[in-house]
Amino acid sequence: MNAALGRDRSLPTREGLKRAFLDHLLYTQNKSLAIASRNDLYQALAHTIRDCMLRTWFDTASSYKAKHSRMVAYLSAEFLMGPYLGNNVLNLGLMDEVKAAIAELGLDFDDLANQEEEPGLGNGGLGRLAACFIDSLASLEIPAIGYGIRYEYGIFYQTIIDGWQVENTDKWLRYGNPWEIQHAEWSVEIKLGGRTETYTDDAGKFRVRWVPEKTVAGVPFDSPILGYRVNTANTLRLWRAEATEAFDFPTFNRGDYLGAVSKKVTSENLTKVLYPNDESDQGKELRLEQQYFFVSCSLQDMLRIQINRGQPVTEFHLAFAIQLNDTHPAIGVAELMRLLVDEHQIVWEQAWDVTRQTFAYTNHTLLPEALERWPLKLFERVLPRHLEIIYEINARFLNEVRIRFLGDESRLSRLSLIDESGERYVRMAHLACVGSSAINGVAELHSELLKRDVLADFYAMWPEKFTNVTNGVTPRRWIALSNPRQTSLVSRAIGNDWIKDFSRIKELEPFADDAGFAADWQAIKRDNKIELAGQLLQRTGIRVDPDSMFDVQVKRIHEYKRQHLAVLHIVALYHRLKSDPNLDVVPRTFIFGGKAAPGYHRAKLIIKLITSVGDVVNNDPAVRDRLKVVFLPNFSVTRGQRIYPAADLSEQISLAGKEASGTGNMKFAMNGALTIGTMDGANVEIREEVGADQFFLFGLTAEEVYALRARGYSPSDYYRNNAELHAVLDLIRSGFFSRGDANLFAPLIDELMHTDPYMLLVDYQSYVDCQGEVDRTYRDTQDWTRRSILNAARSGKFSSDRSIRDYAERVWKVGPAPVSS
Ligand code: HBZ
Repeated sequence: MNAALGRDRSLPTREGLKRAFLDHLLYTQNKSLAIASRNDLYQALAHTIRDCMLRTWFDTASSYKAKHSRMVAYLSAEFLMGPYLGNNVLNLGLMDEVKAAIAELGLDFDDLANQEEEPGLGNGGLGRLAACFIDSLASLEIPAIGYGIRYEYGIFYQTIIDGWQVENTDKWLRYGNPWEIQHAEWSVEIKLGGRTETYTDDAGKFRVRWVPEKTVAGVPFDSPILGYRVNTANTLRLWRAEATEAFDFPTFNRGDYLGAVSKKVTSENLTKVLYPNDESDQGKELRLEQQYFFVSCSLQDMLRIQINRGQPVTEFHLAFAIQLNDTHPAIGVAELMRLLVDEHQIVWEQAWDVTRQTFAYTNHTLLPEALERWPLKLFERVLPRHLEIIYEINARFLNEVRIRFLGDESRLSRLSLIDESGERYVRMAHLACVGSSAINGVAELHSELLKRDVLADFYAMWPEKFTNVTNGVTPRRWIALSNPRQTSLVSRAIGNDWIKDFSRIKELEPFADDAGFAADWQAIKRDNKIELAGQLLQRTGIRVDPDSMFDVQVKRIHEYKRQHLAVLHIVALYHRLKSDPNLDVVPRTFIFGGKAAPGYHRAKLIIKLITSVGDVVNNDPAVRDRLKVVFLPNFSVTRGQRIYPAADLSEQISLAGKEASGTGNMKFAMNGALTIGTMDGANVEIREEVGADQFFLFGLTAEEVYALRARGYSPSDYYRNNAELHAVLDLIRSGFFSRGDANLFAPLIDELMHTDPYMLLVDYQSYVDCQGEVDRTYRDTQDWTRRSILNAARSGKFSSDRSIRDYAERVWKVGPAPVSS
C-alpha cells in the first residue's frame, strides 16, 4: 500500500486517506487545495482509492498464477461500466471513512464523484450485463478476466434540441483515466486482409500461411475489478489499436515519411469509436475488424499466459472457459483454430476438440434482423484465412448433419455456416453454436423460444448443449451505491449480509406489515423522488411534483419496446381530462429516457413524439399539473443510479416474444417500483417471484402473438372498433401535437394503422385498463407501500451473483479460488 495509507494490507485510516489524497493532489496533479480544480480533486481522490486496491490486485494475479487456477474469460465487445469511484469505495468497505476524510478537508465526496466521466463503452443491456457479471465474478472470488475494446469514444452523448435527439461525441478520456494501467509489454500483433499461401514445413507437412495486407498492434489497458469486501481483484483488459513499428514499410522506404504517418493514423481508427447500434447490424468493415482485433488480441494473450505457466496449448480448454457475449466475439472460434493449427502446429481434430471445449455462447436476441451475418466478400477481404477455416468447419459439420438427417437438403442449407439464399453471408450465430459446448438464452422464455425458433435446428442436433441462465444485476451498484437510504433502512432491519448474499433480502418480507418500517420506506421513496425532481428541473426545466406517481420507462428507444404505447396512454388520459376537466385522476409524472441508434429514424421520431406530447401536456393549464411528461436526455449508468430508486412504476411493455430478458426491470423491482408489463423476457420470472399482486400484467402472450400473426392481423379493425383509440390516433395524426404539422407523425401513425408489426393496437385496451388498475391501487398509499416492500423483498433471484453461480456450475465448471490475505 502507498506509504501514506499505511504499510500493511489492513484498511487505511481516515488520517492516512487524507494524507494520501493531499500527496496525490501535489505529486500527481501538482496542485494545492487552494488552486485545485474539481477535476484535480477528483483525480487525486481516484488515485488514492486506486492505491487501496493495487496490493489486492497484484496478490490476486500472483495467486491465480501460482495455483494455475482455471479462469473464466468473458469476451464482450461492450462493457458499460458506469463510474468507478463510488463503486470501488463501496466494494472496499470504505464509504463512511472516505466521505468523512473528504469532509474534513472541507470537500464533498458526491461532488467529486460527479466529476467522473463514465466509461460508456456499451449500448445498453448487453454491455451493462457484462459489467454486472464482472462485479459478481470478483465478489464470488471466481478467477476471471474481462476482455474487450478500449473505445476512445463510447456511446454518443445525447442532447435534445427542439425535441429531437442530437448526437455528440463522448470524449470520456479527455482528462485521462485514473483507473487503467497500460501494459505495452504485453502488446500483440494483429493481421488483417491480404491472402493465404501454402507451403511445406521442415517435417514435410502441408501448411497454410496468412500473408496479411496490414498489421496493427493491440495494447492492453488493465483496470482492477474489486469484489465486494473480498480479497479478490480481477482484471478488465481492454485493447487499444496502435500502429505497428513496421506500419507501412513500402511508403516509409520511398521516403514518404508523412504518408507513412498518415497510415499510422488509419490503424488507430480501429478502436476509435463504439458502433451505436443495438439490435441491428450495419455490416461495416471496420466493425468486423474491431471484432476480430479484440478477439485475436485476447486469444493471443491467453495463449501467452498458458505458455508462461509451462502448460501445453493442447490443454488450453482446461485453463480457460471462454464466454462469448453474443456473436460479436464469435470469430474467436475460427481464430483459436487458426492459432492452434497454423501457428502451433496442432492437428485439426485435436484443435477442434480444444476449441469446442473452450467456448460457450450466450444469445441475447430473438429479432431476426439482429442476427449478425457478414457478406462473404467483405469477410474474405478482411479475414481470408478465417474464411477457409470456416469452410473446413462447415464441411465437417454438414457431414455430421448428413449422417443424422440423411437426404434432408433443406436442413443442410438452414444449418450451414454460409447463408446462400441470395447474396452469400457468413452466419455468426451458427459459427458460435457449432464451436461451443454450451448455448444459453438469458431468461426462461427466451431460452425456450431459442430452442423452438431461432436455433431450432441446432437444438435438434445437440439438445444437451442448450441451457438457460436468467440474467441478473449487481445489488452493489444498483442498490447499495444508488439507493443509500433504502440500503441503511434495510440493513437496520435485517443486517447487511444481503449485499453479499442477496437471497437474504427475503428476510425483509415480514417488514411489509410493520407500520413503522413502511412509513420509513415510503419517506425514503419520497426523498429519492425529490432528488430526482431536482435533476429533472435542472436538466429539462420541467418542474414535477414529487407527490405524483413516478411512472418510468428508461431503456434504448426501439419499436419493439413500445415507448409509443405509453404515449398512446398519455394522450388518452389527456384527452379524457380535456373532455372532463374535473375528472379525478391520480397525478402522474411520466419519465422517459433512452438513446435511439443514430440511423434509426423511426426511433428518433418516437423521441420527438414523446417530447411533443410533453410540450402540449406540460403547458396546458387544463390538466392543472395532474400530468407531466419528461424526457430526460442522455440516459446512462450515472442517470440510472438516480432514476431507479425514485420510481413508483416500472414500464416493461415490449411485445411478448421480443425482449430477450430485460435487466432494467430487475433494477426497478429491487428499488421498490411495481411493474406494469407483458409476459416477455424476465418479466415472466419477476412476476412469478414477486407475486401477481406486485405485477400489473397486460397484453398478449408470446403464444397468442404467434397465433394471431398466423391467423392474419388487421390493425384497422382495432382502430375502427375502439372509440378512444380512434380519437387518440386521430389527434396525433391531426398535427395537434406538432403545431399543425399533420405530416410529422404520419409515418408512425400510418404504420400503426396498416401493419403495426409490434401489435400496439392489439394490446392497447388491455394496457389502458391495466393502468386504471394501477391508479386504483396507488390511491391506497399503505397498500401500495406494502406491495413495494414485498416486491423488493422477493427480488433475490435477480442478483447477478445468482446468474454467475449458474454459469459457474452449469457452463464453466469453475469454483471460487479465494486469495489469502
Ligand atoms: O441484452 C439486450 C437485450 O435486448 C435485453 O433483452 C437483454 O436483457 C440484454 C442482456 O441480456 N441486448 C442488447 O443490449 N444488445 C445490444 O446492445 C447490441 C449491441 C450491438 C449489436 C447488437 C446488439 O451489434
